[in-house]
Amino acid sequence: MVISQSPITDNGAVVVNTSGRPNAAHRPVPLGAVRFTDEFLAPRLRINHDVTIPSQFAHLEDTNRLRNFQRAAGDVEAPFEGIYFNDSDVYKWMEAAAWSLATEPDAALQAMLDDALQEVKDAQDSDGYLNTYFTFERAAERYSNLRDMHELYCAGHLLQAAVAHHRATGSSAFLQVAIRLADHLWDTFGPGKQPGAPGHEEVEMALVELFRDTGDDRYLRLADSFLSNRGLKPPLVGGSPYHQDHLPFRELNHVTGHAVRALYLTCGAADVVAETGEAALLNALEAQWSNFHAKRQYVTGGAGARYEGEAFGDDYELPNDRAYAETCAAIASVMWNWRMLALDGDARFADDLETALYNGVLSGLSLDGQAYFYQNPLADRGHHRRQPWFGCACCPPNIARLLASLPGYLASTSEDGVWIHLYAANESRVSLSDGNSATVTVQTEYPWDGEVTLTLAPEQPAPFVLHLRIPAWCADASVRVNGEPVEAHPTPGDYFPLRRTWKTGDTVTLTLPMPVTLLAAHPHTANTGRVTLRRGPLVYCIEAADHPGVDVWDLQLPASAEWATEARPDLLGGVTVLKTTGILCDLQGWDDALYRPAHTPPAQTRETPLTAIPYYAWANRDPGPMQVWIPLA
Ligand code: FUB
Ligand code: ZN
Repeated sequence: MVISQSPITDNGAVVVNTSGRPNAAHRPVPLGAVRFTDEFLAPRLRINHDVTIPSQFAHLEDTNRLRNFQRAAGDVEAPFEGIYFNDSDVYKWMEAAAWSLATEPDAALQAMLDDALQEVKDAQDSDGYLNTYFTFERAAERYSNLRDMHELYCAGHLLQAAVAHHRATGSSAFLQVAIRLADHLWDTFGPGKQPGAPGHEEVEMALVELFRDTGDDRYLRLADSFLSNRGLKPPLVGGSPYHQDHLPFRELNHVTGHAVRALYLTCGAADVVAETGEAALLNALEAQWSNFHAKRQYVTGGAGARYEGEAFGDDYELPNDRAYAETCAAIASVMWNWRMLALDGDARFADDLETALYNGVLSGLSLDGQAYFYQNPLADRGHHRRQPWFGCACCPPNIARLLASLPGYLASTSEDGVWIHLYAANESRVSLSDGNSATVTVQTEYPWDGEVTLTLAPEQPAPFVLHLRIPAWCADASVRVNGEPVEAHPTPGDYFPLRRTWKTGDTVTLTLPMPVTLLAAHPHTANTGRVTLRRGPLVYCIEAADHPGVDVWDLQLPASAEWATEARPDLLGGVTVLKTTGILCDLQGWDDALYRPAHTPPAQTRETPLTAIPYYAWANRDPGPMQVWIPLA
């Protein structure tokens, strides 16, 4: 019942073929109209504009990613440096900078972005082509290897950055570069031209966004054709599951192959559905989402089990210490779930979005905002540490662009009212369908505490529906309006509609009790006999730093453990820890044995204090073992 676009726009979606769907019923609240109000917003949803974004710019300069553009423009004589898709890191950073400027004007950052834009513009060929790897000695190889060489992937990131820049700054300087490149793509791959599909998806969703920004439906048609050119016989891009090219997308009923590619592809498909309403595409998306949700997703929202091919494994193949769970893949999951949520307003997508965001994505960034995980394992012996940058640096600027755009994910509006998707302290100015606007102020310490107070201030008394998301993990939510309990009982995993004429000063208090929940995993995973801890949207883990003298891999949990929660503003940037008494197993007798008869009497055990921290915060102290799935005693 709702149709939307990416979260960060103030333009309505343009629906080409509504197929009976309502037109542009569901719109994200524009980024500039949402302001986080808690300086200490934990856990770290608020990007550190002063640290993360400028420090990444320094890496772009130091690694000559920006110099590659100067070279392509003929301004410096130097060899191309780095990986052939390094342009994409520059574009992702530019997208992050643009979204950041939308909420936090900053002259120094503006200057950095202006410089980068000038370099990008100067590097564009007169015919619109732009990729710094395929210049000079490699110009003849353009578009000759779409499967491997990421030209369309880089183009997609340019388009997304340009749309972000346009929406955030109002300037069309970058958009003009994008339009020239997209027109070049149309001239090359449009109807009757070279049949094409990208080996690494990304350009599909970018083209739909460009269509939304410009109204030029060639871009939407090109996105659809790239999507439809997968799984052809003979294949265009290798024909492998790795490339999602073994079957037509509309026949694919599971997520497979390279995880980031697979999930960027679903984003593109969801964007096309949002514009065309095509049922076959939507059915394929639903099937793939169900497979991902129920069989191929980590409890942290991480995606992609295998190092080999950075790929999804089979159903239930979800190893803990060898989890790949690339930060980019969790980001892609957030992006896909957002698009699915926008299609029909179904809260199950918001649940998965929130899980991936608070756990699988945030673990990718260090507490100081300058180091990153590429892989996000769920168990470790203390060797896996975040790095300041990578040779293949897809993850750092990806997390920057997601977090910089995050205010756009908090709420949206529809023809009947306002939808609150994520709970964080913020102030939003929302446009109502009658042309009036309202300010919604949210006060909360979520995710540490489930009390959320919303204060409304419409320009004038306004009848609309306030849709509050009730997370699936919350069995016992309750709502009060102006202090009076609302009788209806909110359903977990649904939106709770509050319909009335709102006036300035009205308050809504949502209470989301957050007990500690022990989760078990499907018996076909590697986690039989283990549990993990969840409180609110956060998945917890146990880490060496809280257990001096104890190897946390030797800890077990009594199923009947009593839990205490403790707010620790002094710890890990401010967290709530979970405490109980665990069981420490003595490994005596195992020293020289890898296997032994199962009936060997159990090792000695003793009770010991056990402290769990949010998973996203691990590996920010002295290295040591960590695990998410804890054996039951
Ligand atoms: O190939 C471009 C990016 O680099 C992918 O999305 C990541 O998985 C990494 O391989
Ligand atoms: Zn990555």
